[in-house]
Amino acid sequence: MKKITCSLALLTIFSISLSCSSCSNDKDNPADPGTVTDPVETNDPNSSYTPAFAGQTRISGVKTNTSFQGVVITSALANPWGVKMLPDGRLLITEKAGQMRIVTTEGVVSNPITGLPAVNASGQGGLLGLCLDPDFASNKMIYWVFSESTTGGNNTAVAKGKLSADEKTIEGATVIYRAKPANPSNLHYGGRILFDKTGNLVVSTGERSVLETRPLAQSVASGLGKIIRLTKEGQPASGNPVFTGTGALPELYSIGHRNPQGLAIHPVTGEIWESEHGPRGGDEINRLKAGANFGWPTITYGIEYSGEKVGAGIQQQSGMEQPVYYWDPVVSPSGMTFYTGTRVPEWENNLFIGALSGMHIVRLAIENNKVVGEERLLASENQRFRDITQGSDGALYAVTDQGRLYKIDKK
Ligand SMILES: [Ca+2]
Repeated sequence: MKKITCSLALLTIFSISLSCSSCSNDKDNPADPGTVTDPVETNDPNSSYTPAFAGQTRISGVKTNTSFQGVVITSALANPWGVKMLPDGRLLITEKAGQMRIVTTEGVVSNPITGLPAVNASGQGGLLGLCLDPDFASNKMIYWVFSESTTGGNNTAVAKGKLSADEKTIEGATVIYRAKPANPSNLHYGGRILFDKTGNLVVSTGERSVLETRPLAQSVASGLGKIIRLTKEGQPASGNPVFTGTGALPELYSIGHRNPQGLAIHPVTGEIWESEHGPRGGDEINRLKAGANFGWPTITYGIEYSGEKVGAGIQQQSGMEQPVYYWDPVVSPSGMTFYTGTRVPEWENNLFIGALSGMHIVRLAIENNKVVGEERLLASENQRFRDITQGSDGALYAVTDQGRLYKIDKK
């Protein structure tokens, strides 16, 4: 009897030390992501393309076991596009038609903040993504992306300005960057912006959709279909990769993007992850690398809206990056954020992405830079989720094209 007790005790000690060693040396592999289910996508794909590696699409589903809820804070917004939390816990929100507003977590919506340059809100254009200066608490500087009418068409443009002391206006608004060339198309502006770990701005630009500009995603002499890295003054950031080719632009960070509407920094690795819209199929999540080519339109897991193949109809090519994950059919991934809160343990370091046509929030569990589980959150809300951010309170906040702001947190 005594011997059995002793063995059990030893076993217990052994299993404790095993579980500790398996988690303590791997901060990228957080807690149990939840209950494994069938893949969440049950519709047929548009193409018969083969993934480059197991788990690149239609990964197993995973269900959050912790009870959580999405609460509507307000429904009074008009096509909100970007949301970020201010240091005091209120939310700064852009609306597509050109307004910027401050919203409290009680749902009080401010009047539009004046002083922003005009946007061209036709098509997919408008006032798009935004970010706060790392020193916002002292300098009140805000940076945003918008579509700008100019000679020859429209640009994806970046501007900055200072929020006035009374919070009613943006002072000294200045356009600091334009992705050229301009084109009359009012589609595929990209439009997210964030500060990287070096204090420089990272901006996503689209290839403007039309067949005339689509190939420019592969041109190092064009700002279209790119990830751009800039100083706060809009100049090419130091340390940018050097692309070879005639007229290579010094502001480029990566090339070969279609319509990237999501950017987020991985909380453990510090790397920048990106989402972009494919055509029919071929929505992507990418892990950005300086100097890399992400393939559009040469390689893609999508097909044309007409049903034809895109270009030569290839999905993999040497010298071009594979997406970490892709969807076919599309979910239309837009703004995204990594979860570093603690109230829902399964979500630690997971990626949350607003899905437009998918009408849900995508949750991707990630281990060692691979997707290991997918969940669809708030699907019963029937909302086109445009952007999502984590507040300083550890909750997630998401905005929808229908005008809602949600708080998503443990019940
Ligand atoms: Ca790609």
